[in-house]
Amino acid sequence: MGCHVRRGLPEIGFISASCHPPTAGFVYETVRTMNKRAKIFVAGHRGLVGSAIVRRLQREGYVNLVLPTYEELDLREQKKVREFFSVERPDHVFLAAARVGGILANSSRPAEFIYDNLMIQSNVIHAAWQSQVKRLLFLGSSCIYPKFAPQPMQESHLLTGQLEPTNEPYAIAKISGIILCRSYNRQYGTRYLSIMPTNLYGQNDNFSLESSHVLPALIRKFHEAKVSHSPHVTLWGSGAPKRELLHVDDMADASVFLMKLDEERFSSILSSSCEGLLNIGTGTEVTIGELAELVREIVGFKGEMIFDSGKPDGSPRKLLDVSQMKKLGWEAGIGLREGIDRTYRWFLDNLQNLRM
Ligand code: GFB
Repeated sequence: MGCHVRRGLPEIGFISASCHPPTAGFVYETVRTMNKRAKIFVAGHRGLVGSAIVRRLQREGYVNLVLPTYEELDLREQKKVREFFSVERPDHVFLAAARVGGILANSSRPAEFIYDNLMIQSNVIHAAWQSQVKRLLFLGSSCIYPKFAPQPMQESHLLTGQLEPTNEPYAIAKISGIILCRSYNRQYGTRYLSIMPTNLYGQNDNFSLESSHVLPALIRKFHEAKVSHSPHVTLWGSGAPKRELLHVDDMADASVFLMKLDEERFSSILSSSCEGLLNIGTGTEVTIGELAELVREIVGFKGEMIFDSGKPDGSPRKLLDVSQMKKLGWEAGIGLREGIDRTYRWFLDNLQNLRM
């Protein structure tokens, strides 16, 4: 059976701008588990995570995906978002749309990182409540935890210390999103989870040398150095910081797993001490130096690596405690070598159409 993907918005002229939110204490429909005909809105479906979630849903036979493009629906526009929800009335929302980027983009464009994310998530979360969405997953990032949080970082470490300065505006926006979800759950009885992935990578990543995260930057730098026979590659910082990396297909797997959870287990996450907040990761970490060595080997670059100490290191470590997800029965399945290998092959197959 084909998948009927709806991409556009219907004629705006038919949309009633008035939307009456359910009153406090409104009891949502009892069947909230996602079924194959449920109407599903994947916000950010062209991005790294959103596109992986769409691939995953399509593979599993979900046939009613609503996927407006950025040109059709700018999620920073409150009125447009409200109209979209009042017309489409999705059952389930994966909120994967965000302004994202690596360490340099975060430090050089702080206003965009806080403003865009605050607007997108506030508009979507509020409109989801107004149109009685059954379940929503809000995607954040492990940078919400304090710079010097005990390692591995547990959900309970939220708001217990100073943030890493290079991404504070982004982290503050994402923390606000978590508190928004919790507040709507508490006051209105909504069913919103906040899921915090560690550093993600994979197919459809951003390979820009200025704004990308470390892994796509390493793949591109080593590949270009190999084909141009360059004697060395320059990497940023000291190489000493540690990072945990999760393949985006594992992230999509975790997201769909959570959205499909039976009511009892879904409710147990909302009522637990972490109040709907969950870490998603592998539970293992490598230094940037080790990561670079692995990418160099997979790409087949024989030259030297130079670390530019003029560039920031960022957080020294940010390893997630993933025991809550393990208790629910989910674990990452794609090892780092296999994930990088797949990503490099995808990079080679898509050289002409890369985001960079
Ligand atoms: O992935 P990344 O940009 O972001 O950098 P963060 C991770 C580490 O890799 C830093 C080093 O220590 C970088 O200095 N690195 C080495 C490089 N060479 C490179 C390179 O060529 N490019 C890049 N980009 N890094 C981001 C946050 O932090 O992580 C976001 O800014 C978000 O808010 C995201 O949380 C997941 O891991 O430091």
